[in-house]
Amino acid sequence: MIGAPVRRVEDWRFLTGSGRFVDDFAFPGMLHCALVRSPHPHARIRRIESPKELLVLTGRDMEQDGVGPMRAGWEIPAMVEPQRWALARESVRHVGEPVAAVFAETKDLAEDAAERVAVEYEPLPLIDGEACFRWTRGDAAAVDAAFAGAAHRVDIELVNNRLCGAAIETRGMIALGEGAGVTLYCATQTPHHIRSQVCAELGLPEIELRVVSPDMGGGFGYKGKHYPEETIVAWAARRLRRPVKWIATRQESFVSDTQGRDHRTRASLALDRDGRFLALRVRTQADLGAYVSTFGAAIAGPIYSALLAGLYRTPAIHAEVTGVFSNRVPTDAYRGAGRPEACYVLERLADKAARELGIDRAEIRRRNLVPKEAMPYRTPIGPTYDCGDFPRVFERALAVSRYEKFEQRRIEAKTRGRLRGIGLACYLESSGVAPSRLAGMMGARGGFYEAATVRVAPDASVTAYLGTHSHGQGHATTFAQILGESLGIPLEKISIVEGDTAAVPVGTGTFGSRSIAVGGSALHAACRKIILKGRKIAAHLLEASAEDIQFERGNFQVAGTDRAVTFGEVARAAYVPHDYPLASLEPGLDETAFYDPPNFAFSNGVHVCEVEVDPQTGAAALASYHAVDDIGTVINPMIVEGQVHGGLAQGIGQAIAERTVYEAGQFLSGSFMDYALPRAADLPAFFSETDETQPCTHNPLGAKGCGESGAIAAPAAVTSALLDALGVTGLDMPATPYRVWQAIMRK
Ligand code: MCN
Repeated sequence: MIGAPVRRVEDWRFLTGSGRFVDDFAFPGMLHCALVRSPHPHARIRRIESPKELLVLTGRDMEQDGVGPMRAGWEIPAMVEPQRWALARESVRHVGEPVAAVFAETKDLAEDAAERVAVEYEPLPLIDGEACFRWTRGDAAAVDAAFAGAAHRVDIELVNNRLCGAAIETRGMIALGEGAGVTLYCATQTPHHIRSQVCAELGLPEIELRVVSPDMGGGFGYKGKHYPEETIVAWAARRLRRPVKWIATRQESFVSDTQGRDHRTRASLALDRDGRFLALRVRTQADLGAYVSTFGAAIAGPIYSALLAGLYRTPAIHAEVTGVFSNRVPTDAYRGAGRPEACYVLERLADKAARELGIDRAEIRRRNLVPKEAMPYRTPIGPTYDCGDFPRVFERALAVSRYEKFEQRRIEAKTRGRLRGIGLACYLESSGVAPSRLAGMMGARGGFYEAATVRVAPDASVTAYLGTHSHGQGHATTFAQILGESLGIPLEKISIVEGDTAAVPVGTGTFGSRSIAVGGSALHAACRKIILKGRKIAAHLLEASAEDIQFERGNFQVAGTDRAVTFGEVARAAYVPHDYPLASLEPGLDETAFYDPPNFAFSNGVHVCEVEVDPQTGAAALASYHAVDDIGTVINPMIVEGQVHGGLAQGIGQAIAERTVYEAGQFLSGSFMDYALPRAADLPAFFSETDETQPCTHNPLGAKGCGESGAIAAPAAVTSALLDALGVTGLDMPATPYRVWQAIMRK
C-alpha cells in the first residue's frame, strides 16, 4: 500500500457537501460574537462606552476574571515580549486588534451592535523598528577572514514580501461552557497547543478544555497559531453560560490572521576564482508585527537562519537576524515558514554571482552542491543533513526541463515579441518539525513529539488516533496506507481520527511538514506494538512461544510450520479472553506510541521554471515549471503531487501577485480586490517528480515532508526566470506587471 496512488478516501465527503466545518455547527441558546477591532495602528484606549441593552465584554472584564496574557510559543534568548491580552486593556498595537466583544442572538445583530460600541482612542506614534531580538548564528571571524582573501564578492539587497494566508474557510470557533469544563470547536491545525494556551490564560486544568478541530478549509500555517478569539470565545461561554460562536468575515481575516515573511536582507557571498562559494554573510531584518505570535520569533530567527547553507557547501556562514516590531498584524508561519526566505537569499546570490563571474547559472550551482559522499554533512550554520543526493536531483531537474536547449526557446519566443527567461532554484527544507531537543535549544516553550494510538476492534477493523490534523493533506488516506501496510489489513477496515483532544489526549499538530515524518512514524511505532501484542495472543492461541511467532501479510504464524492464525482471529481473541492466562496476558489490542525525531527530515529539490514577459505591458506568464523533489519514501504519489502543486501555486503567488501594502500602519490591500491571489489561469501545467533514492535515515518510514516544498522553491525559481528574461539583477517580489514594466523601462 505504501507507494500506491490511492484515491483520497475523504473526498467523497467533501465532494458531496457532507463535510462538517465549524460554521456548520449550531447549539441551542447559542450567542453570536462580533468583535470591535481597533481602527488605529497604535493608540491608548481612553474609554469604551456602549448602550446598556447591549451585551458587551471588554479587556477590563477579562482582567476582573483574572484572565492571563497570551504568550509566544518560543522564547529566543533576550527576546522582548510585549504584553498581549486577548482583549486589549490599556492600548492597541495594530489595526484589527480586538478591543471589545459583543454578543447577540444572530450574527447580523451582533455585528450591528458592535457598531454601536464607542471607543475613545488616543493615537500614539507608530512603532518602527524597535528590536524584539537579535539572533546570530555561525562563525563571524571565519567569514571575515574568507571575505578578506576572496577573489570575488557579490552583494545583494532584497525584500521578501509580507503575505496573507487566504484559506477558503475563514477562522472560526464555537465554545460551550459545560459545567466546569469547556468545549471549543475551533478550526485549528494544532488543537493541543490551543488547549494548553487557552487553559494557561483562563487558569483551567487542561482536562477541562476539549478542543475539536473538525473539517477545515485550509490552514497554510497561519491557522496553526494561537489567536485572541480562542480565549475570548472560551472565556465568554463560561461567563455567559451560553454557547458562543465567532466566525471571521473575510475582511477581519485580513487584519487579524497572522501574516508571513516580511524580511529585508543584505547578503554577501565570497567566491574564489572558479566560482566556488567561500563564505556567506547574511543580515536580515524581520518584521514581527505588533506582537510576538506563537512561532513568530522562531521562524524569523532560528528556523530561517539554520537553512542558509542550503544545498551548497559554503565553508563559512554567519547570519544575524534582527526581529523588529511594527504596528502591523503579527507575522508567523505561512507555508514554508522561514525556509523560502533562506532559499530566496541563496538563489538570488547564486544568480548574481553567475552573472558577475560570467559562469552559467546551472554551472555555478553544480560546482557548489554538497556531494552525496559528504553525507552526513555538517553545515557551518548548525544542522547536520543525514542524507541526500543533491547533484543527482539537480541533473535530473536540468534534464527534464531541457535546460541545455533553452536558448532555442528564448529565440523562438523573441519572434513572437516575448522575453523568455529560465530560472533555477535549489532548496532545502527542514521538514518533520521538530526534534524537541533542537527546538528546546532554540527556545521552544513546548515539545514537538507526536502521538498515535492504534485501537483494534473485535471485528479487526482498526481506528488510529493521531495528534496531527488534516486540512487538505489527505491524512485519512496516507495514514491508512501506513497502517494497512503495517498490519496487512484492507483500507476499508481502517479509519483515522484527528483533531479532537477528547479522542486524542495529547499531540502536537500539523505544521512544518511534520505529519508524515513525525506522526507517520508514531503510527508506525504503534503498529509495531500491536504486532508485538498480537504475537503474544497468537502464541497463546497456537500454544507456541511468542518468540516463534512471525507476522506476515496479516497472519501470525509459528515459524517453520503452517500453523497460523489471522489478524482477525487474534483481534477477536483479544476481546474474548475466555481462557486467557490473565497473569501474563492482558486482554485488548490497543496501543499508543510517541515519537520524537532525532533530527529534521531534510527534504530537498531543484525546480526549474520558464516565464515569458510581454515587454509592452510587463505581464509575465509562466511557460513551464519542472519540480524534482527528494522527499524520501513516498507514501502516496498522487497526494504528494497535489501537495507540490498547491505549494507551487502559493509560491508563484508570492513571486508574481501577492502584495501587502501598509501605509501609516493602515493595511491598504486588505481585500481580494487589492490582494491578488494567483488564479488557475496564472499557473502552467506543472511537471513534478520525486527521487526516492535517499530515504530519511532516522525515521522508520524513510519519509521526508512534502507539504511546503513548492512554496519554498517557487518564489526563487520564478524570480530567477524573470531576472533572466529581463536581463536585470534587481526586481522585488511580487513581480506585478507594473514592476516588471518599470524594470524594463529602467534598463
Ligand atoms: N506524503 C507522502 N509521502 C511523503 C510525504 C508526504 O505521501 N514522503 C503525504 C502525507 O502522507 C500527507 C501529505 O503528503 O498526506 C503531506 O504530508 P507532510 O509533508 O508530512 O505535511 P503535513 O501533512 O504535515 O502538512 C503540513 C503542510 C504545511 S506545513 C502546510 S502550511 C500546508 C500543507 O501541508 N497547508 C496545506 N499542505 C496543505 N494542503 C492543503 N490542501 N491545505 C493546506 O492548508
